[in-house]
Amino acid sequence: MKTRAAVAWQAGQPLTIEEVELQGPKAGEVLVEIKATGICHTDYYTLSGADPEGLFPAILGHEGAGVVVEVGAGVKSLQAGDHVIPLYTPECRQCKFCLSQKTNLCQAIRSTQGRGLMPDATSRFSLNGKPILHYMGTSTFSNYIVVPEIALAKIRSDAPFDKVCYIGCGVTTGLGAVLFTAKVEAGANVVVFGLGGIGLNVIQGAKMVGAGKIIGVDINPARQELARQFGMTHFINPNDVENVVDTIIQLTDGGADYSFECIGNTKVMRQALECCHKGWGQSIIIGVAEAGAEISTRPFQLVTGRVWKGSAFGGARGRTDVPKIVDWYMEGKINIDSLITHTLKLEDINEGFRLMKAGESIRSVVVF
Ligand code: NAD
Ligand code: AHE
Ligand code: ZN
Repeated sequence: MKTRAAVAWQAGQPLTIEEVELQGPKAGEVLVEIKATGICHTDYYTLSGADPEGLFPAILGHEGAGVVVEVGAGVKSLQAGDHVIPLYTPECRQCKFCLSQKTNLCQAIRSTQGRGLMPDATSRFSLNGKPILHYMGTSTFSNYIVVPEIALAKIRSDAPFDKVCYIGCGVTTGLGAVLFTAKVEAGANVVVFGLGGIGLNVIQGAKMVGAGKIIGVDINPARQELARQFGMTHFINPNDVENVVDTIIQLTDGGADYSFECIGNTKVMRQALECCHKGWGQSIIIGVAEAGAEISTRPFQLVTGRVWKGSAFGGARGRTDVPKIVDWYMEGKINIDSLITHTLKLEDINEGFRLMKAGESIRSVVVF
Protein backbone atom coordinates (compact mmCIF):
# COMPACT_ATOMS: atom_id res chain seq x y z
CA MET A 1 0.00 0.00 0.00
CA LYS A 2 0.97 3.69 -0.16
CA THR A 3 1.33 5.96 2.86
CA ARG A 4 1.96 9.67 3.27
CA ALA A 5 5.08 10.26 5.28
CA ALA A 6 7.65 12.94 6.12
CA VAL A 7 11.01 11.62 4.92
CA ALA A 8 14.38 12.71 6.37
CA TRP A 9 16.76 12.42 3.41
CA GLN A 10 19.93 13.61 5.09
CA ALA A 11 21.17 15.24 8.27
CA GLY A 12 20.28 18.88 8.72
CA GLN A 13 17.86 18.99 5.76
CA PRO A 14 14.12 19.71 6.06
CA LEU A 15 11.77 16.73 5.81
CA THR A 16 9.79 16.30 2.60
CA ILE A 17 6.30 14.80 2.30
CA GLU A 18 6.22 11.73 0.07
CA GLU A 19 3.87 8.94 -0.98
CA VAL A 20 5.91 6.00 0.29
CA GLU A 21 5.37 2.32 -0.46
CA LEU A 22 4.61 0.23 2.65
CA GLN A 23 4.68 -3.58 2.67
CA GLY A 24 2.04 -5.33 4.79
CA PRO A 25 2.74 -6.99 8.16
CA LYS A 26 4.75 -10.22 8.26
CA ALA A 27 4.33 -12.82 11.01
CA GLY A 28 4.28 -11.20 14.44
CA GLU A 29 3.81 -7.72 12.94
CA VAL A 30 0.93 -5.27 12.89
CA LEU A 31 -0.19 -2.56 10.44
CA VAL A 32 -1.21 0.62 12.30
CA GLU A 33 -2.84 3.81 11.05
CA ILE A 34 -1.14 6.65 12.93
CA LYS A 35 -3.67 9.35 13.80
CA ALA A 36 -1.34 11.79 15.59
CA THR A 37 2.31 12.16 16.55
CA GLY A 38 4.29 14.49 18.76
CA ILE A 39 7.68 15.93 17.80
CA CYS A 40 10.29 15.19 20.49
CA HIS A 41 13.71 16.78 20.86
CA THR A 42 15.20 13.36 20.09
CA ASP A 43 13.77 13.55 16.54
CA TYR A 44 15.57 16.86 16.17
CA TYR A 45 18.76 15.36 17.65
CA THR A 46 18.77 12.55 15.08
CA LEU A 47 17.89 14.88 12.21
CA SER A 48 20.75 17.19 13.24
CA GLY A 49 23.29 14.43 12.52
CA ALA A 50 24.51 14.16 16.14
CA ASP A 51 23.05 10.66 16.68
CA PRO A 52 25.54 7.84 16.08
CA GLU A 53 22.56 5.64 15.20
CA GLY A 54 21.07 8.29 12.88
CA LEU A 55 20.69 6.72 9.43
CA PHE A 56 19.21 8.25 6.28
CA PRO A 57 16.92 8.22 4.40
CA ALA A 58 14.52 7.42 7.23
CA ILE A 59 11.06 8.19 8.51
CA LEU A 60 11.51 9.74 11.97
CA GLY A 61 8.94 10.08 14.77
CA HIS A 62 8.43 7.99 17.90
CA GLU A 63 5.56 9.64 19.81
CA GLY A 64 2.41 8.39 18.08
CA ALA A 65 -1.04 6.96 18.64
CA GLY A 66 -3.32 5.18 16.20
CA VAL A 67 -5.53 2.24 15.26
CA VAL A 68 -4.68 -1.34 14.29
CA VAL A 69 -5.66 -1.98 10.64
CA GLU A 70 -4.39 -5.53 10.09
CA VAL A 71 -2.43 -8.13 12.03
CA GLY A 72 0.14 -10.57 10.65
CA ALA A 73 0.21 -14.31 11.25
CA GLY A 74 0.49 -15.40 14.86
CA VAL A 75 -0.45 -12.05 16.41
CA LYS A 76 -2.60 -12.87 19.45
CA SER A 77 -2.83 -9.80 21.66
CA LEU A 78 -4.22 -7.32 19.13
CA GLN A 79 -6.91 -7.14 16.46
CA ALA A 80 -8.12 -4.68 13.82
CA GLY A 81 -9.76 -1.66 15.45
CA ASP A 82 -7.69 -1.71 18.65
CA HIS A 83 -6.29 1.67 19.69
CA VAL A 84 -2.53 1.59 20.30
CA ILE A 85 0.57 3.57 21.16
CA PRO A 86 3.79 2.37 19.42
CA LEU A 87 6.70 1.66 21.76
CA TYR A 88 10.31 2.46 20.95
CA THR A 89 11.08 0.44 24.06
CA PRO A 90 9.12 -2.76 23.46
CA GLU A 91 8.12 -5.28 26.11
CA CYS A 92 8.47 -8.90 24.98
CA ARG A 93 8.16 -10.31 28.53
CA GLN A 94 10.53 -13.13 27.52
CA CYS A 95 14.07 -11.77 27.07
CA LYS A 96 16.68 -11.75 29.82
CA PHE A 97 16.10 -8.03 30.33
CA CYS A 98 12.31 -8.28 30.67
CA LEU A 99 12.56 -11.32 32.94
CA SER A 100 15.15 -9.63 35.18
CA GLN A 101 12.50 -7.20 36.51
CA LYS A 102 15.48 -4.84 36.92
CA THR A 103 15.06 -2.80 33.73
CA ASN A 104 12.54 -1.76 31.10
CA LEU A 105 15.16 -2.06 28.34
CA CYS A 106 13.74 -5.06 26.45
CA GLN A 107 16.41 -6.20 23.99
CA ALA A 108 14.29 -8.57 21.87
CA ILE A 109 14.57 -6.40 18.71
CA ARG A 110 17.06 -3.70 19.78
CA SER A 111 19.83 -4.55 17.32
CA THR A 112 17.71 -4.42 14.14
CA GLN A 113 15.78 -1.41 15.50
CA GLY A 114 19.06 0.49 15.89
CA ARG A 115 19.84 -0.20 12.22
CA GLY A 116 16.48 1.16 11.06
CA LEU A 117 15.14 -2.31 10.22
CA MET A 118 12.34 -4.65 11.22
CA PRO A 119 13.27 -7.82 13.17
CA ASP A 120 13.86 -9.78 9.92
CA ALA A 121 16.53 -7.16 9.02
CA THR A 122 14.56 -5.60 6.16
CA SER A 123 12.57 -2.38 5.83
CA ARG A 124 8.83 -2.26 5.06
CA PHE A 125 9.17 1.27 3.59
CA SER A 126 10.47 2.05 0.08
CA LEU A 127 10.29 4.78 -2.54
CA ASN A 128 10.94 4.20 -6.25
CA GLY A 129 12.25 0.73 -5.37
CA LYS A 130 14.82 2.02 -2.85
CA PRO A 131 14.41 1.22 0.87
CA ILE A 132 13.64 3.96 3.36
CA LEU A 133 14.67 3.14 6.92
CA HIS A 134 12.49 2.87 10.02
CA TYR A 135 13.42 4.95 13.10
CA MET A 136 13.33 3.82 16.73
CA GLY A 137 11.12 0.98 15.55
CA THR A 138 8.20 3.37 15.24
CA SER A 139 8.46 5.98 12.39
CA THR A 140 5.35 7.81 13.49
CA PHE A 141 5.86 10.59 10.92
CA SER A 142 4.16 8.14 8.54
CA ASN A 143 0.37 7.84 8.33
CA TYR A 144 0.67 4.03 8.29
CA ILE A 145 3.42 1.96 9.91
CA VAL A 146 4.25 -1.70 10.43
CA VAL A 147 5.57 -2.62 13.89
CA PRO A 148 6.11 -5.83 15.85
CA GLU A 149 3.28 -6.83 18.20
CA ILE A 150 5.64 -6.51 21.21
CA ALA A 151 6.10 -2.81 20.38
CA LEU A 152 2.44 -1.82 20.74
CA ALA A 153 0.60 -0.84 23.91
CA LYS A 154 -3.16 -1.38 23.65
CA ILE A 155 -5.03 1.60 25.10
CA ARG A 156 -8.68 2.44 25.80
CA SER A 157 -10.68 3.51 22.75
CA ASP A 158 -12.09 6.77 24.16
CA ALA A 159 -8.69 8.48 24.59
CA PRO A 160 -8.03 11.32 22.11
CA PHE A 161 -5.15 10.46 19.78
CA ASP A 162 -3.95 14.07 19.49
CA LYS A 163 -3.27 14.17 23.25
CA VAL A 164 -2.30 10.64 24.28
CA CYS A 165 0.27 10.35 21.48
CA TYR A 166 2.51 12.37 23.85
CA ILE A 167 2.42 9.40 26.26
CA GLY A 168 4.41 7.55 23.57
CA CYS A 169 7.50 9.42 24.80
CA GLY A 170 7.51 12.74 26.67
CA VAL A 171 4.83 12.20 29.30
CA THR A 172 5.97 8.69 30.19
CA THR A 173 9.66 9.68 30.16
CA GLY A 174 9.13 12.57 32.57
CA LEU A 175 6.60 10.98 34.93
CA GLY A 176 8.36 7.61 34.81
CA ALA A 177 11.77 9.03 35.67
CA VAL A 178 10.24 10.28 38.94
CA LEU A 179 7.97 7.30 39.70
CA PHE A 180 9.88 4.30 38.31
CA THR A 181 13.56 5.29 38.06
CA ALA A 182 14.14 7.62 41.02
CA LYS A 183 11.11 6.57 43.09
CA VAL A 184 10.98 10.06 44.58
CA GLU A 185 9.34 10.13 48.00
CA ALA A 186 6.99 12.74 49.49
CA GLY A 187 8.83 15.73 50.91
CA ALA A 188 12.00 15.22 48.82
CA ASN A 189 13.62 18.27 47.24
CA VAL A 190 13.79 17.94 43.46
CA VAL A 191 15.70 19.95 40.85
CA VAL A 192 14.78 19.80 37.16
CA PHE A 193 17.27 21.08 34.57
CA GLY A 194 15.49 21.93 31.29
CA LEU A 195 11.79 22.79 31.36
CA GLY A 196 10.72 21.57 27.93
CA GLY A 197 8.51 18.68 26.88
CA ILE A 198 10.28 16.27 29.22
CA GLY A 199 11.24 18.50 32.16
CA LEU A 200 7.69 19.78 32.67
CA ASN A 201 6.52 16.19 32.97
CA VAL A 202 9.23 15.56 35.58
CA ILE A 203 7.79 18.52 37.48
CA GLN A 204 4.30 17.07 37.07
CA GLY A 205 5.55 13.73 38.48
CA ALA A 206 7.33 15.41 41.38
CA LYS A 207 4.15 17.27 42.30
CA MET A 208 2.13 14.02 42.06
CA VAL A 209 4.32 12.26 44.64
CA GLY A 210 4.25 15.25 47.01
CA ALA A 211 7.83 16.43 46.59
CA GLY A 212 8.95 19.32 48.81
CA LYS A 213 10.81 22.03 46.91
CA ILE A 214 10.58 21.62 43.14
CA ILE A 215 13.28 23.81 41.61
CA GLY A 216 13.29 24.40 37.85
CA VAL A 217 16.38 25.55 35.93
CA ASP A 218 16.15 26.92 32.37
CA ILE A 219 17.85 29.58 30.27
CA ASN A 220 14.47 30.41 28.70
CA PRO A 221 12.62 32.73 31.13
CA ALA A 222 9.37 32.08 29.25
CA ARG A 223 9.32 28.58 30.76
CA GLN A 224 8.74 29.88 34.28
CA GLU A 225 4.98 30.54 34.14
CA LEU A 226 3.91 27.14 32.83
CA ALA A 227 6.37 25.32 35.10
CA ARG A 228 4.81 27.04 38.14
CA GLN A 229 1.35 25.89 37.00
CA PHE A 230 2.70 22.32 36.99
CA GLY A 231 4.10 22.58 40.53
CA MET A 232 7.52 24.25 40.31
CA THR A 233 8.14 26.17 43.53
CA HIS A 234 11.42 27.96 42.63
CA PHE A 235 12.94 29.03 39.29
CA ILE A 236 16.61 29.60 38.49
CA ASN A 237 17.80 31.15 35.25
CA PRO A 238 21.50 30.19 35.07
CA ASN A 239 22.19 33.53 33.39
CA ASP A 240 20.91 35.40 36.45
CA VAL A 241 23.01 33.69 39.15
CA GLU A 242 26.75 33.45 39.68
CA ASN A 243 26.84 29.73 40.38
CA VAL A 244 23.87 27.42 39.77
CA VAL A 245 25.18 24.60 41.97
CA ASP A 246 25.83 26.89 44.98
CA THR A 247 22.42 28.52 44.53
CA ILE A 248 20.69 25.13 44.66
CA ILE A 249 22.74 23.93 47.64
CA GLN A 250 21.73 27.06 49.57
CA LEU A 251 18.06 26.73 48.61
CA THR A 252 17.91 23.09 49.70
CA ASP A 253 19.95 23.17 52.92
CA GLY A 254 22.81 21.12 51.49
CA GLY A 255 21.64 19.85 48.12
CA ALA A 256 18.87 18.18 46.19
CA ASP A 257 17.55 14.76 47.09
CA TYR A 258 16.94 14.16 43.38
CA SER A 259 17.95 16.04 40.24
CA PHE A 260 16.93 15.38 36.64
CA GLU A 261 18.86 16.50 33.56
CA CYS A 262 16.35 17.00 30.73
CA ILE A 263 18.51 18.86 28.19
CA GLY A 264 21.29 16.64 26.82
CA ASN A 265 24.11 19.01 27.84
CA THR A 266 27.09 17.28 29.49
CA LYS A 267 28.17 20.43 31.40
CA VAL A 268 24.69 20.66 32.90
CA MET A 269 24.81 16.92 33.71
CA ARG A 270 27.81 17.64 35.92
CA GLN A 271 25.97 20.50 37.65
CA ALA A 272 22.96 18.20 38.12
CA LEU A 273 25.13 15.65 39.93
CA GLU A 274 27.08 18.17 41.98
CA CYS A 275 23.96 20.00 43.25
CA CYS A 276 22.84 16.76 44.91
CA HIS A 277 22.96 16.27 48.68
CA LYS A 278 26.08 14.64 50.11
CA GLY A 279 25.48 11.08 51.25
CA TRP A 280 22.32 10.29 49.27
CA GLY A 281 21.41 12.72 46.45
CA GLN A 282 20.60 11.02 43.16
CA SER A 283 20.94 12.58 39.73
CA ILE A 284 18.98 11.08 36.85
CA ILE A 285 20.21 11.68 33.30
CA ILE A 286 17.35 11.82 30.79
CA GLY A 287 18.85 14.16 28.17
CA VAL A 288 20.54 12.61 25.14
CA ALA A 289 23.97 14.00 24.27
CA GLU A 290 25.69 13.96 20.89
CA ALA A 291 28.07 11.28 19.60
CA GLY A 292 31.45 11.57 21.30
CA ALA A 293 30.19 13.57 24.30
CA GLU A 294 31.36 12.42 27.71
CA ILE A 295 30.41 13.28 31.29
CA SER A 296 32.91 14.00 34.04
CA THR A 297 33.04 14.85 37.72
CA ARG A 298 35.47 14.33 40.58
CA PRO A 299 35.13 10.71 41.73
CA PHE A 300 34.94 12.23 45.23
CA GLN A 301 31.39 13.32 44.32
CA LEU A 302 30.41 9.65 44.11
CA VAL A 303 32.64 8.51 46.97
CA THR A 304 30.70 10.91 49.16
CA GLY A 305 27.39 9.32 48.33
CA ARG A 306 25.95 11.09 45.30
CA VAL A 307 24.53 8.66 42.72
CA TRP A 308 24.44 9.02 38.93
CA LYS A 309 21.66 7.12 37.13
CA GLY A 310 20.10 7.15 33.67
CA SER A 311 16.52 6.72 32.58
CA ALA A 312 15.16 5.62 29.18
CA PHE A 313 11.43 5.95 28.52
CA GLY A 314 11.10 6.76 32.22
CA GLY A 315 11.90 3.19 33.18
CA ALA A 316 8.37 2.31 32.00
CA ARG A 317 7.43 -1.15 30.72
CA GLY A 318 5.41 -0.01 27.75
CA ARG A 319 2.70 -2.62 27.32
CA THR A 320 2.08 -2.70 31.08
CA ASP A 321 2.51 0.94 32.10
CA VAL A 322 1.42 3.01 29.08
CA PRO A 323 -2.27 1.93 29.24
CA LYS A 324 -2.27 2.96 32.93
CA ILE A 325 -0.84 6.38 32.12
CA VAL A 326 -3.55 6.82 29.48
CA ASP A 327 -6.09 6.01 32.23
CA TRP A 328 -4.51 8.64 34.51
CA TYR A 329 -4.98 11.21 31.75
CA MET A 330 -8.60 10.20 31.14
CA GLU A 331 -9.29 10.32 34.90
CA GLY A 332 -7.88 13.87 35.11
CA LYS A 333 -4.90 12.84 37.27
CA ILE A 334 -2.36 14.28 34.84
CA ASN A 335 -2.46 17.30 32.55
CA ILE A 336 -1.34 16.82 28.97
CA ASP A 337 -3.44 19.43 27.17
CA SER A 338 -1.56 22.49 28.52
CA LEU A 339 1.75 21.11 27.25
CA ILE A 340 0.54 20.68 23.67
CA THR A 341 1.10 24.20 22.50
CA HIS A 342 0.80 23.61 18.73
CA THR A 343 -1.21 21.27 16.49
CA LEU A 344 0.02 21.01 12.90
CA LYS A 345 -0.71 19.24 9.62
CA LEU A 346 1.90 16.84 8.26
CA GLU A 347 2.79 19.38 5.53
CA ASP A 348 3.86 21.79 8.29
CA ILE A 349 6.08 19.38 10.21
CA ASN A 350 9.24 21.43 9.57
CA GLU A 351 7.52 24.34 11.33
CA GLY A 352 7.23 22.05 14.37
CA PHE A 353 11.01 21.63 14.39
CA ARG A 354 11.49 25.38 14.01
CA LEU A 355 9.17 26.11 16.95
CA MET A 356 11.13 23.66 19.13
CA LYS A 357 14.51 25.11 18.20
CA ALA A 358 13.26 28.65 18.81
CA GLY A 359 11.92 27.68 22.26
CA GLU A 360 8.41 28.76 21.19
CA SER A 361 6.67 25.39 21.71
CA ILE A 362 6.54 22.78 24.44
CA ARG A 363 5.04 20.02 22.28
CA SER A 364 3.88 20.27 18.70
CA VAL A 365 1.54 17.49 17.62
CA VAL A 366 1.01 16.55 13.98
CA VAL A 367 -2.51 15.31 13.21
CA PHE A 368 -2.97 13.15 10.09
P1 NAD B 1 12.94 20.57 24.66
O1 NAD B 1 13.67 21.20 23.55
O2 NAD B 1 11.45 20.63 24.68
O3 NAD B 1 13.44 21.17 26.08
C1 NAD B 1 14.76 21.43 26.40
C2 NAD B 1 14.77 22.56 27.42
O4 NAD B 1 16.10 22.75 27.89
C3 NAD B 1 14.32 23.91 26.86
O5 NAD B 1 13.33 24.49 27.69
C4 NAD B 1 15.60 24.74 26.83
O6 NAD B 1 15.37 26.13 27.01
C5 NAD B 1 16.36 24.15 28.00
N1 NAD B 1 17.81 24.35 27.94
C6 NAD B 1 18.64 24.26 26.86
N2 NAD B 1 19.92 24.49 27.22
C7 NAD B 1 19.91 24.74 28.55
C8 NAD B 1 20.92 25.05 29.50
N3 NAD B 1 22.20 25.14 29.16
N4 NAD B 1 20.54 25.25 30.79
C9 NAD B 1 19.24 25.16 31.17
N5 NAD B 1 18.23 24.88 30.29
C10 NAD B 1 18.57 24.68 29.02
O7 NAD B 1 13.42 19.05 24.68
P2 NAD B 1 12.63 17.77 25.28
O8 NAD B 1 11.76 17.19 24.24
O9 NAD B 1 12.10 18.15 26.61
O10 NAD B 1 13.88 16.77 25.46
C11 NAD B 1 14.87 17.03 26.43
C12 NAD B 1 16.02 16.04 26.32
O11 NAD B 1 15.56 14.74 26.71
C13 NAD B 1 16.59 15.86 24.91
O12 NAD B 1 17.97 15.63 25.02
C14 NAD B 1 15.89 14.59 24.43
O13 NAD B 1 16.63 13.97 23.39
C15 NAD B 1 15.88 13.79 25.69
N6 NAD B 1 14.92 12.70 25.81
C16 NAD B 1 15.34 11.58 26.45
C17 NAD B 1 14.45 10.54 26.66
C18 NAD B 1 14.89 9.31 27.39
O14 NAD B 1 14.16 8.30 27.35
N7 NAD B 1 16.03 9.32 28.06
C19 NAD B 1 13.12 10.65 26.18
C20 NAD B 1 12.75 11.82 25.55
C21 NAD B 1 13.64 12.85 25.37
N1 AHE C 1 20.65 6.49 19.21
C1 AHE C 1 20.90 7.35 20.31
C2 AHE C 1 20.19 6.84 21.54
C3 AHE C 1 19.38 7.92 22.09
C4 AHE C 1 18.67 7.46 23.34
O1 AHE C 1 19.30 7.36 24.40
N2 AHE C 1 17.39 7.22 23.24
C5 AHE C 1 16.57 6.96 24.40
C6 AHE C 1 15.19 7.37 24.06
S1 AHE C 1 15.08 9.08 23.63
C7 AHE C 1 13.44 9.27 23.29
O2 AHE C 1 13.19 10.54 22.99
C8 AHE C 1 16.53 5.47 24.74
O3 AHE C 1 15.48 4.88 24.93
N3 AHE C 1 17.67 4.89 24.87
C9 AHE C 1 17.82 3.47 25.11
C10 AHE C 1 18.10 2.75 23.83
O4 AHE C 1 18.19 1.54 23.84
O5 AHE C 1 18.23 3.42 22.79
C11 AHE C 1 22.36 7.51 20.60
O6 AHE C 1 22.72 8.58 21.10
O7 AHE C 1 23.11 6.57 20.30
ZN1 ZN D 1 11.24 11.24 22.60
